[in-house]
Amino acid sequence: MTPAEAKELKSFMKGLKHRNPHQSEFHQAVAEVAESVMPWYLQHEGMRRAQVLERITEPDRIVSFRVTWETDSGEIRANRAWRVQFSNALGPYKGGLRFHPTVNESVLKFLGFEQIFKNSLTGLPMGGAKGGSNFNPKGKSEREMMRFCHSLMTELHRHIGEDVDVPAGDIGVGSREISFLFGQYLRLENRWGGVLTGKGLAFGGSAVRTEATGWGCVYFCAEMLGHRDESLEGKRVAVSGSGNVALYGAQKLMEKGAKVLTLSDSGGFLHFPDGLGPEQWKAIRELKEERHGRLAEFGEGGEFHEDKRPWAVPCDIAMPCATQNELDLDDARQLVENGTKIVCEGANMPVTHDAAHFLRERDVLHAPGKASNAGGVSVSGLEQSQNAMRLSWEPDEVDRRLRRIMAEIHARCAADGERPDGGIDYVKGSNLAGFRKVAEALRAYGAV
Ligand code: NDP
Ligand code: 2IT
Repeated sequence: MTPAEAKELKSFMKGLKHRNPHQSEFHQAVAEVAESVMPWYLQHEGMRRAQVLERITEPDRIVSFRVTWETDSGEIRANRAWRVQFSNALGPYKGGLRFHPTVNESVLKFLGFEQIFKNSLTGLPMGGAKGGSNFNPKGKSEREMMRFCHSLMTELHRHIGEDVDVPAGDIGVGSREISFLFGQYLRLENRWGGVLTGKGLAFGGSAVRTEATGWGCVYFCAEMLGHRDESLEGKRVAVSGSGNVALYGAQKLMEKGAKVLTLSDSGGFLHFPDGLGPEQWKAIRELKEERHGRLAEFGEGGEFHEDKRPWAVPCDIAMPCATQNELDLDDARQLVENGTKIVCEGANMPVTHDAAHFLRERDVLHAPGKASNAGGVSVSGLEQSQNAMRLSWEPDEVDRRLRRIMAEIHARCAADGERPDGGIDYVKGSNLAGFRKVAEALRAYGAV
């Protein structure tokens, strides 16, 4: 970056922080994009004069509301919920809902902001949004989950629609929660519409949506390796998380002949020195997806390391699939020391800003989530298409389209992130390719 570009970046970030105080996750997500696009932005005087960067970092609107619900023992509880409708420049707002005690406006703004460029990269007509609540699903009964979801939709329904805003799942929101939300939407609106994605297969859901984020991430990783004439066969992979993304990522890695060394949850990580086996995978899926249990309870092999993250385990590839900022500078140093060559993000922004800089300096290939985890929202986009056409595609058809979309995203990153030595800067490539389309749309729309 030239001194003039660095100066512009500093002054832009100063203004952003001033306008959005105490929102560190949002600042981090914006800084990453702004660093990548600043040289291009400054070369395009029209973009700068139209203040495209300032406009893109200001959400279209944020809806904030109270969700009141009743516990099984008859107590009344209230949580806070939001929908951040960030940008509909490229299509109806689209993005997940997260239920986790760490959810706040900063977290949802970072996620909604990233979603704009992720959705742009997919090539499908989708804008960017995110929503959720600081509600903690841990320890809640199924009836409590139902009452909470019904109550949340009682407010949310007036802000969404299949051509307006189409939420889906994220942390703490899986197919059970989407079903509760969708049921309440139908009751309130008295009309069927594909207003949520990740629905059950019996009521408008798409084949492969459950698997799409994890599988897509592995397809992306295979593309990265393919570019270097390598494959996943025999590669040692450290995976974090044991939720939707981690589970189906691990499944596809095993299918491709890679060795899955670890899985984790908020209590610690499980280490499988000889690689996770298919029977162990099934048992963990059942433990986490059906029983909502803890990895510490897993009794079918693997060594459990309480309160530890998996990044000290020597691996060729690290695939963080749990949550934001779960891989910091110390972890990155450890990975580099152990010879890791690729960090491929299944989660959104799992790598801290300084860790990302360190990985780039040390020539570790780093795929940011907005490229590598875009498989989930891509199949959500395909679910919207199927709903609009009133038909459903076979699993093979959806999987074929998913593979093609991930290969196209890789090609877009390669085109915009090419380095002089022939390698690919995936962070720069994904940010620039994603941003340019949205910026051009905003320019074309005039003063909106
Ligand atoms: P799930 O709720 O299914 O699983 C989340 C996993 O991450 C669990 O293992 C959970 O552990 C762990 N985790 C969550 N928060 C923390 C934390 N603060 N510290 C340590 N571990 C944590 O969520 P998903 O798999 O759907 O989402 C995982 C990541 O992938 C998120 O960043 C999400 O935004 C991203 N993503 C998800 C997509 C999707 O389609 N679902 C699409 C694209 C990205 P525990 O069980 O102990 O809570
Ligand atoms: O972060 C993400 O891309 C998601 N949680 C999925 C969003 C979606 O609309 O499928």
